[in-house]
Amino acid sequence: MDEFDSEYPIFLGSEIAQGKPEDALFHVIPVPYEASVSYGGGTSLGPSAILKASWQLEEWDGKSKPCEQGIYTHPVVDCSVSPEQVIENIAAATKIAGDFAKIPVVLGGEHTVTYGVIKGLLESGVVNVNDIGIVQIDAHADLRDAYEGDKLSHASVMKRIVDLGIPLFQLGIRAFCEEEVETRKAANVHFIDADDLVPNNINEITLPEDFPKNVFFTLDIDGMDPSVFPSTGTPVPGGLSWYQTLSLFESVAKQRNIIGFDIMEFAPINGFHAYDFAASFLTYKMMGIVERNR
Ligand SMILES: [Mn+2]
Repeated sequence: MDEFDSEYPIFLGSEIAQGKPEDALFHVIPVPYEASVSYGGGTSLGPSAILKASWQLEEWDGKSKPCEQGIYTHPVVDCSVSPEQVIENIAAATKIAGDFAKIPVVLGGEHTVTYGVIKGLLESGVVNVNDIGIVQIDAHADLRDAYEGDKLSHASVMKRIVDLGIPLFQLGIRAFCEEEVETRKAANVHFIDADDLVPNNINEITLPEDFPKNVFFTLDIDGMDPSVFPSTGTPVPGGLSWYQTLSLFESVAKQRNIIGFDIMEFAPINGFHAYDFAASFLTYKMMGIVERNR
């Protein structure tokens, strides 16, 4: 068991021992990457805060004990190198989970990280571009071809992914530009935006019949309402509630094979540990949903 005073203690290390990568269903991968952040900073501190707060979790998530499936916490991914090399490092870490047919649970870090994760899953051979789809909860579409000239910006991550030919379903978007609307049309992106999803209290979605059977779920914490998570760099009002988020995730898990998920853009606020715990609890609740719907 890791020492709690480590910056990156193992997930739920207060209750369980470090899993073996080949046995543990969940591979928690901390990625404190923060390079292209455009407004408030601090997301590089997210993974450490989530891991530390996980020591306050109960094994029982309310319905089962997801930790009994085993949790392996990967060593922190080195983000002190060039953006291109960071993507490679993330891909290498995620590939280990894919190679063992385990579930990567990636803790960001800015949303760019998701591109490396998808790259790693594709390199592992657990999926190919024809049988993976992405479901995204986010306030922003992240479909700009580049942001301030940067193709590896957090605001361009979903464009990088649809450019690979991967189908995308977006939920909760409420801050985007005309270029992104055009990209949605051109790439046949599915969506239910926040102004429909939230006032109409939509808690379940039905994926299109031709949507791939394997789904990677990416959760940008700013997709949720700032009343739940003000702890993010680019908060936007009108987001999803706690229960709506979990319910939408579960509706996807019931219909498709979840091959991994991530929680991105969490930026802890010094002194407000409630948000650290919430992000950690959310991570563990999502593990439970994956476990119970396999
Ligand atoms: Mn995003």
